Amino acid sequence: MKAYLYDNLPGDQRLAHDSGKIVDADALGKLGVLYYHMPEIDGVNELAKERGYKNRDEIFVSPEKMGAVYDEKVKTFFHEHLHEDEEIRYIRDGQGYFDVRSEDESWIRIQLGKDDLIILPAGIYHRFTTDESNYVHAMRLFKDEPKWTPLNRGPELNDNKYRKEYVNEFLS
Ligand code: KMT
Ligand code: NI
Repeated sequence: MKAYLYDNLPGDQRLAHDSGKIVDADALGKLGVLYYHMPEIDGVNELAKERGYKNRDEIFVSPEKMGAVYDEKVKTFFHEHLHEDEEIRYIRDGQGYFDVRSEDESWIRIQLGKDDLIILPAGIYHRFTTDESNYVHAMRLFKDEPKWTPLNRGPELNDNKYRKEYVNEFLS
């Protein structure tokens, strides 16, 4: 894992866009973003149990596995959005970037690779992209039914219960 401020320069979303300004795990924690290095599945199982996660699946984001819809999928993942539940992703292979909004609305880019696990709290604005390798294999954990409906950013979400709870807990 490496996190840094996104440079906001034009160019493909899959490029590093590294401004050179590092963001540490402490600063991520203040936004409610938790990071774990999990070389053993036992650690993931324990965390899942603690947080009440019963189910999981695996996703391969790559042109080989997704075919023609790959480009479209990667664009969708990169639209700024939130979810009404936590998003837990455990990278099994390959790598990718999660971008999360900081308190001052900058993008923080979090580079994840094999054995990295991230928890994004409900209500945080974020987006995801593969990198130049165009390959990530990730495990997605969920409590009951997957609640991953992305709600794209817009003024109507200022009144969303989960957004308001997030703002109250982490941005006020
Ligand atoms: C999401 O919700 O943005 C995703 O699940 C991204 C793909 S998982 C690496
Ligand atoms: Ni998401």
